[in-house]
Amino acid sequence: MPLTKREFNKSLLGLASLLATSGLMEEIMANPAFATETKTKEETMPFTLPSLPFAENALEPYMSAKTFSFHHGKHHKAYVDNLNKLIAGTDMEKASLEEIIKATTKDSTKQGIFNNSAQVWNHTFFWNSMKPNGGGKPSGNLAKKIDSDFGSLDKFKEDFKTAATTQFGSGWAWLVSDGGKLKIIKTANADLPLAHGQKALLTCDVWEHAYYLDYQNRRPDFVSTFLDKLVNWDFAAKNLG
Ligand code: MN3
Repeated sequence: MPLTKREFNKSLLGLASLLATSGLMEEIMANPAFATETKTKEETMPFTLPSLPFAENALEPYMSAKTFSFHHGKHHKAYVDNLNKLIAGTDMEKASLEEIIKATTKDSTKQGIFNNSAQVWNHTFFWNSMKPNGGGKPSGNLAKKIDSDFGSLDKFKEDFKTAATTQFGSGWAWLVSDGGKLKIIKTANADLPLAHGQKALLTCDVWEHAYYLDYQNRRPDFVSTFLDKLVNWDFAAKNLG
């Protein structure tokens, strides 16, 4: 039977006083499930688009704010949104990005989830692989390992550039640690070192959308600029540990 407004208010008052005296109200307010009710739909999604580690225009003139507005604001965001849609209502909602990537990498029935989760990871890693006033030389243990595993920093750059420019179609060039030895690898589409038991230290996105607005078809110029002006050696050193 529907309650009149007065009856409804009365029952609410009764409920409120019951909650207040029982301490239940405090418990309800402390419950994260209750707190999420006040958040927007986007905030309750398992994954959110991470902010760039620098301002959109911080890498100009080498990488434009316009490139970031599309690459971060549209491409990276779309991977986040797609991933959230694909895992909604599955047990993956509670998993970390890395767990999702590892669980789906060899499962052809979950290729969409792998592609989108890996691309979320790859792009966040790529932004951190660059910094304003980047480039220059690595130092410390990383510098020693580059010299011992590649011969010299110049030889590393040459090999990295070859990998990045010979990746046919879309993909990524990486500096990785593979069982303690530094290697350069290239991967296609969303593929990444984590799927091959390797530890990523640095990456360069060589999908056309990464450079087309600033460099059009000149991928070699883009990769040289990445290595000479943008690369964040501190980030690579931190990843090497
Ligand atoms: Mn990209």
